[in-house]
Amino acid sequence: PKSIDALNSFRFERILNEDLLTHTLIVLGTLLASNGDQSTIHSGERVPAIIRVEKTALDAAQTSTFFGEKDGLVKKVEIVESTDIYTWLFGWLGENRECDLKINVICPATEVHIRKYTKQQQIMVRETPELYEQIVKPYILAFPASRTQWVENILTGISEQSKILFSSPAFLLLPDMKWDLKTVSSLYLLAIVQDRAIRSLRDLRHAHLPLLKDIRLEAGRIAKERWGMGNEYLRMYIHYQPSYYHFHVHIVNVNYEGGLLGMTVGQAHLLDDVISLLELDTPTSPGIFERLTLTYGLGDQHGLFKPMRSAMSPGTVLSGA
Ligand code: M7G
Repeated sequence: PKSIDALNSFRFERILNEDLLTHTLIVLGTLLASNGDQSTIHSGERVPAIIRVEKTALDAAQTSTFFGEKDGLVKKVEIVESTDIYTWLFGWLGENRECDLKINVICPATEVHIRKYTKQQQIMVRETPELYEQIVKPYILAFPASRTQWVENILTGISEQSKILFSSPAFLLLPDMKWDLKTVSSLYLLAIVQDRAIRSLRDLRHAHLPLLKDIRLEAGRIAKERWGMGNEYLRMYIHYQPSYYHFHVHIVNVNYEGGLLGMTVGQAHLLDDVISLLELDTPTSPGIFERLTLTYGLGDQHGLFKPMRSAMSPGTVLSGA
């Protein structure tokens, strides 16, 4: 089939696969054979056809024309949510069509945001408990409270209240800003704890086991009630390093995966594994996350990149020593 007329003879049978991350749909059906197709096939005969359709990549040269008073490509937007400096919306490239874009705006963006979203070269670093104390902990504590204002707004009832799925004195469950709130195959929720003292994975102790197990339980219960997705359909994980040092757990449809979502080895730690590790501790023993060396990739724009790289003298970095 070399023309739109030939493709228009397509009779749909079924969807073979879809990939939300690459915006691809693969369908099976039949096409009408035409003269010039294989000699064994008669013109006008229906033959099986697999068609893969992928939305083409956004053209970087065009981004400057997305928005503009006169000729902006985006013709209409509808707001999903707005909180602190973050706003997310749906966008349309014309009238009377399906939504084309999901738009996230950070305004005013800080230097840390600009660096986070800049393409980066990574190196692997080994964060020993000593390097954590010397470099990482002071780095975390130096963040201004404004960095997690959006979290405070949620926890104190200022924003996203209509979206909250579960609330207890210990934590809240709500949709992640990455989720469009309707596509179950890309389900993405967030559990945010009230305890401001837990800044990251490093601060987790045996005493937090009831909290972590509760998050696991309630996330599974809520997702099952609302979307028929019990625990076995959910991948729950914790980032180290996270972008925001207020403890939270990512809860994602197990079939929705990809590096872009922050599931890289080294960065994402399964909640189940974290619980299992903490269960090896006793209430009085030193915490396992105080003693572990954590290895992860760090981008060259990350605030920890330079201090971590220079702190690791040759021989201590992934040398196997
Ligand atoms: P992270 O592991 O600290 O960093 O996760 P990452 O962004 O590098 O993954 C923070 C999570 O919070 C991410 O999944 C964000 O999409 C999500 N998130 C960030 N903000 C600012 C908001 C927000 O304002 N509302 C909601 N619902 N989720 C957010």
